Amino acid sequence: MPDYGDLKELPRQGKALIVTDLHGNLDDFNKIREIWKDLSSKDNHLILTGDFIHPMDGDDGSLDILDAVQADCEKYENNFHPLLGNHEWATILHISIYKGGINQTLKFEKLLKDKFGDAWRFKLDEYTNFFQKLPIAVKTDNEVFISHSGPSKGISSLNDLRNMTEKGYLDNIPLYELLWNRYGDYSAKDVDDFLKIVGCRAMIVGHTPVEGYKLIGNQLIVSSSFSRGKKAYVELDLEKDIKNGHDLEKMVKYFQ
Ligand SMILES: [Mn+2]
Repeated sequence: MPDYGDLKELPRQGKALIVTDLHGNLDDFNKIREIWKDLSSKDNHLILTGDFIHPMDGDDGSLDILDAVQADCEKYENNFHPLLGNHEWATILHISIYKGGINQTLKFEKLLKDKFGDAWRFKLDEYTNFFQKLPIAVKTDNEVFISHSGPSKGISSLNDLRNMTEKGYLDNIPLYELLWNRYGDYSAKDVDDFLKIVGCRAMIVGHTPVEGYKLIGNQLIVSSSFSRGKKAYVELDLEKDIKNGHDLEKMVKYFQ
């Protein structure tokens, strides 16, 4: 496990681009990297909130994205932060995950077989090991919490988060909730209770496709690629005080 555990903390310096649910869309990933390049400095960050593999429609760029994500992790160690999503989680556990009646797990394996032939299992292990190194969440010094989904009711301290995957990935209910929960599984009040525990004032998640973004109390749901229409991301100013979800809403941007 990396030394920061499952939680990464960012200082009050620069900006962070927050991008959700690429789902194998290489074009959108390349657009984001261009935007990031323009902002690129030692104080600026790019956070991908998981689910960068498994296409929801169109071409499957999962492996290209994965290779680029791994390379960027080495190159920009301190500024690039891909997080675990439920699709990477399912890959770690070899659990079949379906979307639109298609078994995405088998589709991913076929992609590996087509590209790597007999070595596909070796590559799958390599990718699985990489997924196990991904942090679960980011907390910023100006009190914003960023994760794939959530909140989770099974978390009672920041330490619970830091050590979250020590209990493994299977039958880990707090982790499951942070990766799979959708509005309805939790309320706006649950969001606030969770934020209090983790010492934050607002949170950003992806996971549920929305029309660009949707604000639920102090939780901002963002769809950057796989969405119900518009594609949005957040350009979070890490130096500004964030008091609530509305302050995040002002930092939403759209592609193009
Ligand atoms: Mn998801």
